Amino acid sequence: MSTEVATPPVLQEQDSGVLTLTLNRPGVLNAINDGMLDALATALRDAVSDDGVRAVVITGAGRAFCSGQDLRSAASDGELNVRRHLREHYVPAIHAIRDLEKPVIGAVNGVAAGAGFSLALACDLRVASKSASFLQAFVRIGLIPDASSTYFLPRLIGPARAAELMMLGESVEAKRALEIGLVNRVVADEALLKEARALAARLAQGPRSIGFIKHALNRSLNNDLDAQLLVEEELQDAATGTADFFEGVSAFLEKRPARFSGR
Ligand code: T3D
Repeated sequence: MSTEVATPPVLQEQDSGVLTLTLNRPGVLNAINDGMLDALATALRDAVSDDGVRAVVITGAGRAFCSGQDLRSAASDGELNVRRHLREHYVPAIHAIRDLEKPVIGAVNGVAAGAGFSLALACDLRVASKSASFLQAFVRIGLIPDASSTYFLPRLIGPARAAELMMLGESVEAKRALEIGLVNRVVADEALLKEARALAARLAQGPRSIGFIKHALNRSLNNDLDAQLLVEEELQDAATGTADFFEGVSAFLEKRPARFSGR
């Protein structure tokens, strides 16, 4: 009988309200398989009801963030039903990132290619290391961008730049990614995880309304002004009912720093 223990495709670590999820197939630059997507979605769904988690960092093990769909496993899967595959594995993972009412930071530690780029795009904020790069690799193998790239990328950097990256399939270095608004910050390679976690820890100490802000931004992507004004009404109504709003106003009046509980 084999005693071999399977390596988890996603590592989990929790500290000071921050859950770090590490994509963990470094031998193939963290290429995505179904086990990785399902583990990612499960960890994020578990975080919904875990009061100990108030922010999430997603990063990659080794020298890459994520090289996209594992092309070896895709190639060996003779009867791949790509529609079903996207719907059953990619869509739940993307939704798990977007639906979690807690901030998710992509700590992009190396190349983010194909659906790996998409995963980074689905995060709320992106911190990249100096040596990180972003590659819409899909066109290089005759595919279209998927896993939410065609949704988030034009909204983030504009349709013309998105078309260029998607159609030419050229690599974007971290410095350029910062210039075009693809990432929020670029930091030294060795400081990446520390900086991303520090940012996450700061958010983790913030009020419950950070989750509502995420929800409002999700909805603003498709709404017209009037619809979004209604969303603001609804969420502000919810925010004024939180203990953190009470604490925020009390702290202001008492001239002391607020101590938010996330409730
Ligand atoms: O099935 C569906 O649902 C369809 C969905 C598709 C979504 C997609 O993501 S399609 C796009 C898939 N990704 C790619 O096309 C990127 C493929 N990788 C690369 O182009 C390059 O590896 C990189 C530019 C990312 C990095 O290049 P480099 O030179 O730094 O590293 P490398 O030598 O190419 O890769 C190192 C190893 O990782 C190598 O294995 P080896 O030779 O040492 O045994 C390489 O084969 C492996 N690897 C890298 N990416 C993948 C991969 N193995 C499987 N799948 C990969 N995506």
